[in-house]
Amino acid sequence: MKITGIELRRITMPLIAPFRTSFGTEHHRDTLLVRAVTPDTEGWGECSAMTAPLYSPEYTETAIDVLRRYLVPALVPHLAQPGPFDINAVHRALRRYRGHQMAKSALETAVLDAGLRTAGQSLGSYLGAAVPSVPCGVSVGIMNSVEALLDAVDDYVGQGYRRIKLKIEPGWDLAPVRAVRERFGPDLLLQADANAAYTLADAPHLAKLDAFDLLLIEQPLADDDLVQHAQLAKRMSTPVCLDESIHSAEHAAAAITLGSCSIINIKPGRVGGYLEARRIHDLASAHGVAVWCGGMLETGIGRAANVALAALPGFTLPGDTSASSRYYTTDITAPFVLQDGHLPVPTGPGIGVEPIPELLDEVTVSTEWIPF
Ligand code: OSB
Ligand code: MG
Repeated sequence: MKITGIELRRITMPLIAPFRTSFGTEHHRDTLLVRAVTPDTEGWGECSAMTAPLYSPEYTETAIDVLRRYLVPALVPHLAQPGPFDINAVHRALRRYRGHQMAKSALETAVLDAGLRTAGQSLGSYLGAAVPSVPCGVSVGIMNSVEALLDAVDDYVGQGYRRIKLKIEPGWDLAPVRAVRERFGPDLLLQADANAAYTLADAPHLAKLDAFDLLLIEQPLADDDLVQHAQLAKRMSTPVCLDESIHSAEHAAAAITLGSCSIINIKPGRVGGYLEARRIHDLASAHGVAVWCGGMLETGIGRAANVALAALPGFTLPGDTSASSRYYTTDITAPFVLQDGHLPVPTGPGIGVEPIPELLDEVTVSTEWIPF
């Protein structure tokens, strides 16, 4: 496959409501889209890096810089001339550079989308999707009061979401979790996400969450605390799930061996793309470790690809793959609409969705064309 160039397109989209986590409050989603252009088609990838390095070391400007300076040029020898398309060669060319998983993921996905469109195959079928639609959960931010939280959860449950995830931090943990469990009863699938806000010294406090029958607690400790997570897991009955700690299949293997987690949140951006995400899924399945698909407040571009991944057989828990309306008044693709608590896996070639040009232009802040 011949690529004529790569476009980096920065967009900014207002969120329906501010999203507060233990690391900060987002009012807008500042996102980088990558477009891979061939003589016949184009492919899209969404970079999950955020504006500031609060969730992970990457941020939008580092993604733009490393793509322009290193990652896009690394693909020129493979894709400047027509020839058979080999996504694994693309993956290896990017792997040479350390870190920058989110930037790599966006570029690899754009090229993979273009390649699959050329071949007429959907991403779901390429990855091995086993179901036509996936059950969806929703991630609920930290609120100003427990009453406001209960109203928000009530609304999401009414919309049909199959699982609720509450963001927690010191000072906003036992009380909101207890209130939601009491109000919605034992059948609600409920979990909590601390985004690395605690230390092992908080183990006795975190163990009090065991009373609320949570599906899991996500990333209670720092991202490099694999050993401490293993110790914490022995001191609470709630299953420990890792998000920020897992950057590759090698990290996942280490975490499983150490007993740092019994569940993994797979975000393709965080691990460097959908090929690596599938490796982690395969590894986890072989070890009886459940996985689910995380989210980074994606637009329809990133959501389409995540929903395809979430349809793999090892994704046994509902993901943070919420409907477009959870995030944005107007998405840049045809909106993803919840149907009976599920989102459909796109069946068209590639990721199966495209940005709507007028809507994309409205939210575009800047574009840069890198010719091959
Ligand atoms: O920790 O899973 C997280 C959003 C941004 C950064 C980190 C996280 C999240 C979410 C939202 O929880 C998931 C989503 O609905 O996209
Ligand atoms: Mg998380």
